[in-house]
Amino acid sequence: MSPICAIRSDNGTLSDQSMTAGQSAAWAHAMTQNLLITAMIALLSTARRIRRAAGRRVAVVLESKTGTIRRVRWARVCRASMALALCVLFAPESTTHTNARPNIVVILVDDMGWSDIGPYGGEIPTPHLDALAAGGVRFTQFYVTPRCSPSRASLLTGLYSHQAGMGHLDTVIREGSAGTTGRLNDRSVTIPEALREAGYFTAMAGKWHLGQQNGSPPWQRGFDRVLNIRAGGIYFPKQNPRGGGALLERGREPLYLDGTPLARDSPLLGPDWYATFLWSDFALRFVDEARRAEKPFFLYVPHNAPHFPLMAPQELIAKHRGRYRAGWDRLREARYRRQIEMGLIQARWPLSPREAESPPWESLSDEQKDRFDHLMAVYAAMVEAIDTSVGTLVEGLRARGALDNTLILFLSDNGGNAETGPEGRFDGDPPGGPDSNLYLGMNWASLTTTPFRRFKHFAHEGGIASPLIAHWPRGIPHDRRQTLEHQPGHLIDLMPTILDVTGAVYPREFRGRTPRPLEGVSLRPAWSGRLLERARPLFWEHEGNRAVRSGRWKLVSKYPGEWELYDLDADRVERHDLAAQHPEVVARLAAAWEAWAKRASVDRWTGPRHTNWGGPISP
Ligand SMILES: [Ca+2]
Repeated sequence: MSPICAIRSDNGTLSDQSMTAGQSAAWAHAMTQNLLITAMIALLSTARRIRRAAGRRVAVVLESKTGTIRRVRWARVCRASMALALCVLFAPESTTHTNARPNIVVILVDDMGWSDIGPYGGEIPTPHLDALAAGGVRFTQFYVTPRCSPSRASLLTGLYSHQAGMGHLDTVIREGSAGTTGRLNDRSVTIPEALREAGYFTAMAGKWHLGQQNGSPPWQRGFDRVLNIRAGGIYFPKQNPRGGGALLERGREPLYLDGTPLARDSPLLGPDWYATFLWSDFALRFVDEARRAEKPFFLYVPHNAPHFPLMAPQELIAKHRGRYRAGWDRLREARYRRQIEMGLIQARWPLSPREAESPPWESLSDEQKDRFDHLMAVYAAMVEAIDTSVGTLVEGLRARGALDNTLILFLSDNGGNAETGPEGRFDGDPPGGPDSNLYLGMNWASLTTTPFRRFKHFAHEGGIASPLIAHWPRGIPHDRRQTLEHQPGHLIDLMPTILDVTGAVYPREFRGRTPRPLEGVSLRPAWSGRLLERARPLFWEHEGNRAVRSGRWKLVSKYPGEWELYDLDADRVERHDLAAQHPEVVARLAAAWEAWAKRASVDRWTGPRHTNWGGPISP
């Protein structure tokens, strides 16, 4: 039976609650410290009395197992005992925990650009993410893949997405291919599969998009508890997006609770839910189950926001109306200035120019400005809702006494989304409501990726740069909090990081097969101010768009174009192509990319070329 203790809640009241194993360990630690203090006082007092009585000649006789007798002075015994006691007394609490392995929470958002949230220079209010950044480390050069499914595959397996079978979306299957299978293959192991073996409780709430319809649903890939949607697109219980097509169909799919379809009006979900809030509500229910099971937990919260169709509660949208009449030109400049002031970027990197297909804001009519203001207000409301949902989760962890030893990682799955072109889409009434069909479009997407070039689909920085906030009060040193980490990181690093901090192991055999070896490195040294042990370049491929990064050099191309070479130390915004000046670097990195593509099951792209906003170009 668990011991009972008094727990102080956030509002200062005391309540009696059963303790979890972790709390029991903390309680035992405190009791041990109290006993040691009492024992030290008694020991010091005794030693003083003995020394007063017999001077320095007092000694004790110790007999070993071999019968050897040693005489040891009392003073030496006292000093040794006190040293031992002090070690235990002031040791970090975690060293005496029997159950001190950290909980892990991965919060992934969908199609959000690098600069939207406050900690990366955005003007959208995100107080909860600001607080996570203030208490944690922000990575300024963290990379994802250019697309939803590949990023989720890479994140969960520690492999490049093609190696896990997910070189493209889960609706794209290539006959005979090992890299484009529309599902997670059986040569990949997911983080929850590895952690479950180590005694973790594993749960997810959100968007899967890894081939549920092709035989790889989340409840068969390591999660004990799951509330999920198959592939995104659902925000409200009843959606009827105007001209929706496939979007309309997706919005009418059920949710799934541990694999059982759940009608969108099920009482289990409560009335009038909004998906962004629903995920955190269920995540906390799963946390409570983990605590009842007295297990540490791995929680994966993959939001479908702020991916199209852009939808948010109307009262939230109203808060942001009018703020975006400043226009994309001024707002991009403002984000860029803040990023320099915050140290996120270097002042010598220029802001990437406005896209050739995008008009200057001031050339728009009042009516056009109002339309674009409304469109961006819906997107901003979705980002603010994500922040509110993060706050619910963080405060829920704090109230349960779990925040201190939980590693929280917050990131986006790809860069800003420019699909549908410069104007975006603005159909249905009210805009952002369940009957509307809104896409942000490229004019505004260029604000979300400030200061970089290109978008989702592409391997230029705008498509693959993501925020990464790491927050872990017990694990990140005090002097590293609210700091920026400039070493590059990638999704392939999350599995090694999580194995590192939990002590779980990557299996040698899984489901009768040998898993592919992990590709990344643990990021843990980076939040202690040490160098990462990365020995290999980082690689990308999606729809024929390619990139390789090795140190300061990045080789990148937009299909079917030639390689471009950039020195990211001098030019992270990829303005000055140095391929002609450094043909030897181009040749070396191109050869590395070819070798990687071969070993990583990357298929040659045979599909269409794409516009600058990622739309397919008909042959
Ligand atoms: Ca995405």
